Amino acid sequence: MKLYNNKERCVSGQEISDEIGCSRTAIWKYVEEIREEGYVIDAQRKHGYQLISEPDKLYPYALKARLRTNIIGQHIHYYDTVSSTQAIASALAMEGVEEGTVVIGETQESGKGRLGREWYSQKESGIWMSMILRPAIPIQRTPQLTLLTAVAVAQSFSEFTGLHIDIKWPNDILIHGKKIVGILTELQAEADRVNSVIVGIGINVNQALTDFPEELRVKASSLAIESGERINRSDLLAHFLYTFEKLYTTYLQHGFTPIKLLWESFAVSIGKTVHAHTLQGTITGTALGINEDGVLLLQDESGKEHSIYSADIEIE
Ligand code: BT5
Repeated sequence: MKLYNNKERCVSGQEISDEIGCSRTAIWKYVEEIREEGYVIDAQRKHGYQLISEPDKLYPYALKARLRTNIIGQHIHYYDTVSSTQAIASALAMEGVEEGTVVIGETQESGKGRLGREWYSQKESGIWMSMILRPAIPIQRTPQLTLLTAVAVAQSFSEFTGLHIDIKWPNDILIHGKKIVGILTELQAEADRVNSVIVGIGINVNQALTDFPEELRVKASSLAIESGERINRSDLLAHFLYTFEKLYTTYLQHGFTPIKLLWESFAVSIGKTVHAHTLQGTITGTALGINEDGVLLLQDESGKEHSIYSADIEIE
């Protein structure tokens, strides 16, 4: 941590040992260990240590050095390869871990989308993570958290990259019409009480188009493709978690109204003709917006209003 915060200078072994209270030999051993993980650390006998470069990994200490949150990301479970971060986060939530715990996998072997669909999670080029939340809200309000997450992604990514970000109801984040992020919200509840909400977020960060399977290339993209720049994933994630925490705190204190206004400012479908493909069939109509529960409102040709709780939206 000390090396992260003093990248421009050498930090002496004494300074580090004063701060964390262990011997200089222990520090030297630790430096050797993290060098094996890919950190380049310059060690000069008289002056101490200096961090020259870090590996492209989402290591918890890389993230913690950048975090400006109080709750979200204070506990990080990091894995190289996982089946799905959702499955791990669900198990941790059942064990009672603290709110804000984050699970990160560099690769997911069975990344999940909605309705049993697959989420393609290529090694070290994206951010595949799940957050455990424990909001004191009734079950029917939990879809609002998907929309809140979408706003946090849209806001933080537009600040970070300068790109224009669109939200397509309920969970797609698009840049130039292509999907960059998917959000999957799952619930653990008893009777009408929410125990935990697991918010899974898949972010395409540094992939090239050829990194995606052929069938995804027409509809998926990454931040690097769209911005033309390679992105530091830890910087991006820290900024997202900070933005998320601010919005989540606002939501818990003031309800969904302020989030709804922000959501509408990023929403791409409002006022447009859309086809909502639901499990019961397709409804076509003009998207009027969302209501206070985060439900999409469509008006069909006959003027009848429909409330859409779950669907895939195709914009005409
Ligand atoms: C989603 O589902 O968009 C939710 C995706 C959530 C993924 C995260 S990653 C961390 C956490 N752990 C998990 O196991 N899951 C969560 P849905 O709206 O159903 O979209 C799925 C569809 O998006 C697929 O059927 C593909 O067409 C497409 N797709 C798959 N992988 C993609 C990718 N990497 N980028 C863009 N589109 C993708």
